[in-house]
Amino acid sequence: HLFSIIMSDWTECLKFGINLTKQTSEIILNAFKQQKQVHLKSSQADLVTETDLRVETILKSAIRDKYPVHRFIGEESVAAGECVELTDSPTWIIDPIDGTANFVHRFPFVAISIAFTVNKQVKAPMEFGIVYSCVEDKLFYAQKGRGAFLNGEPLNASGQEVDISRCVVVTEIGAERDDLALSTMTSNIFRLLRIPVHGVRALGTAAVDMCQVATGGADAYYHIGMHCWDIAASSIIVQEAGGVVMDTDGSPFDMMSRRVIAASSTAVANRISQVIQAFPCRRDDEDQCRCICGGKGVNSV
Ligand code: LIP
Repeated sequence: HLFSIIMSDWTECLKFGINLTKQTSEIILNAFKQQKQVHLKSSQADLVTETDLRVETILKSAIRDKYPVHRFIGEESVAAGECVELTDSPTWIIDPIDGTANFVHRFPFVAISIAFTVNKQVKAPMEFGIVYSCVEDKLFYAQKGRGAFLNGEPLNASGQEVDISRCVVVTEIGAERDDLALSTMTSNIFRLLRIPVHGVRALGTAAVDMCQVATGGADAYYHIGMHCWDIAASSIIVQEAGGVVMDTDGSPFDMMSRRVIAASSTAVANRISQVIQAFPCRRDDEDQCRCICGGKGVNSV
């Protein structure tokens, strides 16, 4: 088993993941226009539906059938109390629907996000990442050392090097709704607009937002408060498209830190890091078995 881990380039797993993602997206597309039962998780804006749970279960059981020794970090399994624990084993990091609030409201940016990593690589690039923005039918993927692709076409970050005033910057407000988080996020946007940058955008899914940097359509993306499953797959897609990822404080990217900047160049990433501030968040891997599913209510939308 160890030998196969050392020798493998994981291409077979990537192909399996892409096919599985495409097949499973049918469930999301079929449910997209229907009314959903909405449950709340960590806040009034942190939503989950039966479809999130179903898609995660299907993805995990198909992967487990094919690769019984592989492990998982899945958004909804963690919400139900599972540990965020990265080991040396091959690990699939899954967000079954990134953009659940979009899904609930039929705002057409929802994605399945799947990253794959081995040997506890919290800071290094993933082995591969898949982000399928299924309403748009856009399949982004990248494999370590082999480039990034959108529907089979190679991706390249914008190449913007220094002039932040010519940048389009993507961000997310996120699900945090306490005063400190809100004032930090709104003042970050204020400071960027005052530079002024060309524009600030938010699509409602961290995974798809971050892929815009890989396409060159945006020059930078930053987010505070998201989780590893939101950004693990798109982090390698950005890197393989020639972009960079780092922590918002300028330190190396750490998928568990709940802070990220992705940018077309180190210069742009550093400049964003000088402008924005973070608010405190518990690391995803702190306190490894925490249950954020408080059963706070059920709504229909
Ligand atoms: C969501 C993100 C969204 C972000 C939220 C949340 P979910 O993921 O992708 O962009 O702002 O904080 O993490 O819950 O829809 O998978």
